[in-house]
Amino acid sequence: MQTGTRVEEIGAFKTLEQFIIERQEQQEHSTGAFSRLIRDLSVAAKIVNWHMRRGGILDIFGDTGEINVQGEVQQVMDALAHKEFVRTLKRGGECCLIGSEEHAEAIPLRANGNDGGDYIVLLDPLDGSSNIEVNVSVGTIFSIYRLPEGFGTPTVEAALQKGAEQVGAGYVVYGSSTILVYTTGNGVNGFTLDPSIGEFLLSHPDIRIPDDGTMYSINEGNYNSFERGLKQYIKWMQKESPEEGLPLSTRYIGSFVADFHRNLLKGGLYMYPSTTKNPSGKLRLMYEANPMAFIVEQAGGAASDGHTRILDLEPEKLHQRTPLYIGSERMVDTAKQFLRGERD
Ligand code: P6P
Repeated sequence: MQTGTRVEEIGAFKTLEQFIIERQEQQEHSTGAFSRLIRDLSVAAKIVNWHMRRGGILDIFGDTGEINVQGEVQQVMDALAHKEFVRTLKRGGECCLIGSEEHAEAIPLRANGNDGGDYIVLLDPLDGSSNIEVNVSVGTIFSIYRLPEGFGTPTVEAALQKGAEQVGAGYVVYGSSTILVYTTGNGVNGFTLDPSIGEFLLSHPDIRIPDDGTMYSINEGNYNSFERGLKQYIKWMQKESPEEGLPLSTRYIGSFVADFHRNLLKGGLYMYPSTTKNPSGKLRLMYEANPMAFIVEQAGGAASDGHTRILDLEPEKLHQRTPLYIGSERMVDTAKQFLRGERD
């Protein structure tokens, strides 16, 4: 949206609701339930955004003094974001089970085998929340599955489906502007929140990630614990070799959603490999790696654990972690070549 856009020009933008209804009409036998679920998620995102933008004033910074299921100190905003998404999804009635980074167990939203929705939502309510106090962008990530046949009362087993089974995935980046990006398997679209009218407006239609990129994101503080192939890949990217377009630039915000969003628009690669502190990687498969892998593949990119396509990984636990290499396809492929020892 250009600066100085007047209200009537804002009217030229398609709202998220208009977009959802348009796409719903293109889907055969669509009951509208999925459309309402996406709308519910966007409402929760607006509420979280409203809290976020006044964090310092409302004194909602800092931690709750609790340790979450991940063994990490829970931030006040983590708990608040979790509560808002659960409340909104419960009220919306389209979701039957929630898996959240902020809650050890899956949360059933239907009392018995009949009422309640047919969708499962797995989410990281607020990723990177330790950055809020220093005004660095943070984000929400969500993944949507259908409830499989035969689960009257949904349990966590119903949620443990491969990423390739997702019917929807998205994220919200609360940055210099608040942008919701999502896919249902027909491309990737981004919507910028216009706070003056409280609507998400289609600002990034049909996002495609560049095949290659000039930026990589990794915490090089863990360099000594990286496997050999990764060390060689990083040294290759740092080579002084203009004819190969090297060196690349490193950009690491410490907030996955923010790094991912920049790489999605500009090209690049985010890596969180196995480290001494996080031998299985730090990012969670079900509500961070899988949804972002669905999005990046729909935009023409790739996502791997270094050897296997993320969306093909067989989940065993709701909060399991995975090494993650995600972004421009050519950069993911190069990383895999170095990890296989095919390049040095
Ligand atoms: P480190 C935030 O806690 C997060 O899950 C991602 O958003 C971020 O990229 C990563 O962890 C940062 O972890 O170990 O580099 O501080």
